[in-house]
Amino acid sequence: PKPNIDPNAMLMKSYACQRRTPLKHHNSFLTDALEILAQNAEYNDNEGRSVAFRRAASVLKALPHRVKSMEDLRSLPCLGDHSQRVIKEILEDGSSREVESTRQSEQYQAIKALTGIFGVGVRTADRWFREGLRSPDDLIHTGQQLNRAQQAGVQYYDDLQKPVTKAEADVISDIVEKAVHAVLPGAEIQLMGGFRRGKEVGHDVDFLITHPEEGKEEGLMPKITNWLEEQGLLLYQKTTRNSYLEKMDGPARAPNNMDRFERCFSIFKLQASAESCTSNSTASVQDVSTGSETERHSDQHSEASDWRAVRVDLVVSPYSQFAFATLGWTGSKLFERELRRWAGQEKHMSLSSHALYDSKQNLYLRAKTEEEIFAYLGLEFIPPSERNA
Ligand code: 8DG
Ligand code: MN
Ligand code: MN
Repeated sequence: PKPNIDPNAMLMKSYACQRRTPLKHHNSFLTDALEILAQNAEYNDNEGRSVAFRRAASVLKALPHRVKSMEDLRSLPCLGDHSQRVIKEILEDGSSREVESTRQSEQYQAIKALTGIFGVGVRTADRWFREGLRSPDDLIHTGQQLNRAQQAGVQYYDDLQKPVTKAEADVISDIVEKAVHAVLPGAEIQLMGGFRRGKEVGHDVDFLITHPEEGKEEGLMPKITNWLEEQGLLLYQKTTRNSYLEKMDGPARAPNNMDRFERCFSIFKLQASAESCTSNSTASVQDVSTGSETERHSDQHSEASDWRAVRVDLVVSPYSQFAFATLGWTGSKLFERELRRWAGQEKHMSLSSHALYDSKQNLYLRAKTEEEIFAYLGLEFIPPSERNA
């Protein structure tokens, strides 16, 4: 007689970085719901609760089939009582009351709308919400004090709401490559974030830049942004200098996903190509029906314009940290978080986008590739397209 083996328990590992999570999966009807609760917990400054819902959703993304009954969830990790209750209700009734009332709630909708503005985080959005503001339009009408990033966020709001396509990301890749090579021949440029994981659309385009000769990359960002600015390709940029020092940022520093690379948060002015021009005009026909929307953002460039605004993140890494930076900027955010948790809790190591520190041996582990980092961590290598946790 066969022993009673539970296939779920055998196959589903409990850290997301131990599993393969493809982009397309079978349980969006459940994961979308759990992620609304995760988002809402984040808006309410409850990080623990938020991560719990995200981990639960992520387990369902890794399942090779659609969940049909609670039996299918037997012995899966990371599914707490609350998540199970929500799933049960959706399986039985088609929707969860808690999820639907969250989705409809004034606070959830307002914080979602306000944090949708570039430059606005949850804290600011929450303060504005408590002052009675509900939407980007309210900001303009009440004459809120906005910083430079937020001003750009409001100015280009409509464009930045539209997803960036892979085709647009490829056009921007060419531009970034041209800019970087004009100011530093031999530099290497890599597409990061969601597009590296195989997404077809994103909220921005992320790039990592380095040079094989260590030191050549120092002070590179201002040269790149100057070149782009001279070509009239930048609508907004804010560059932050590299502030990483191994001695100070190593094991002693509190774990945090913000890294210290030289970086630039920017908004590109992307000229429409002949093709995307056609699809643009289709989009603007639809936009006309929401006439007031167009009116309210009158400082927005006209619908008929031949360009659009696109968010672009540029990061410069020294060559010796490139593998860590690549791993750190590929995402997904939950995958990154789980990697760091695995390193700390299971391996007594501390992982950042700069380095891997081994607390048992008291030393930094050097790596040239992502594969080596997974190996140090005792993890099977997961390719970018399966890091969609
Ligand atoms: P999307 O743009 O398509 O919506 O998705 P994404 O590409 O996965 O998200 P993202 O917000 O652009 O972030 C891309 C990756 O970069 C993600 O894994 C998280 C990581 N990342 C930041 N900020 C920082 C940071 O300050 N330090 C480090 N190490 N990583 C960061 O977004
Ligand atoms: Mn991105
Ligand atoms: Mn980004």
